[in-house]
Amino acid sequence: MSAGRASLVRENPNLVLTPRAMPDALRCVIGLGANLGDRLATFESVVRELAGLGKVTGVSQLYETDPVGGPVQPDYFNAAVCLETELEPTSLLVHLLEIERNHGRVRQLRWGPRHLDLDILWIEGRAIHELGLTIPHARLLERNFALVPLLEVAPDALDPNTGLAYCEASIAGNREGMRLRGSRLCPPEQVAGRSDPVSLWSLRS
Ligand code: A4P
Ligand code: MG
Repeated sequence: MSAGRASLVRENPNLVLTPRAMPDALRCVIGLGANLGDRLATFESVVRELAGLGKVTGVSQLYETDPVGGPVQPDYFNAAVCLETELEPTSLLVHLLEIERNHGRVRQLRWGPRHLDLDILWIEGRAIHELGLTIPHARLLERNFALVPLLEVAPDALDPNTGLAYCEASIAGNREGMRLRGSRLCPPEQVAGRSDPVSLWSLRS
């Protein structure tokens, strides 16, 4: 068990943590965003594709969110997936960029509309500041549409730079601009290895 998880368990004896599925793997949270195309179909396909990179251990609820920054653009769907993977962070990013490309992502405008955005929001115990890769994601603590789903799949997540428990962050309970659009239907273990469409969320109007 990592130092962060061990101290969290010590300080919160009633907290139940899911056992790590792959003890040598990195526990990562990937943020999903899309505001073009069939957003639900894209997300359901992406979760299956992520299951090909390791073990999907958690999928958040599905949120529709007001766009933040950039030009006038449609509302987003946002969600988060917890993935245990043996890939190193830079290789993980390369795979995510490929998945984005396969879903029609074209980069034209910063914070512009997109068929799919996959961000590595957090990796347990890792702080990375490299050209082209910053972990935790540089704006994680400014964006409730990223932090709220992250906490659903990794409620014990700590900031590797400061030791702050993200659940204590000021925006952790702030759902302004976020509407719950889908409750999760399918447990993550049913996603792995499935190539057929699988309904992960039941949509609410
Ligand atoms: N990069 C660096 N660190 C990372 C990381 N941790 N994960 C680099 C993924 N990529 C990372 O990203 C540009 C480059 O960032 C990548 O090539 C990679 O090398 P991008 O996806 O092309 O650009 P972006 O998404 O427009 O920029 P960025 O900075 O990721 O933007 P954000 O902060 O993700 O904002 N409003 C709502 N409601 N919902 C959204 O999902 N998303 C954005 C994008 C704006 N407004 C939004 C949403
Ligand atoms: Mg991005």
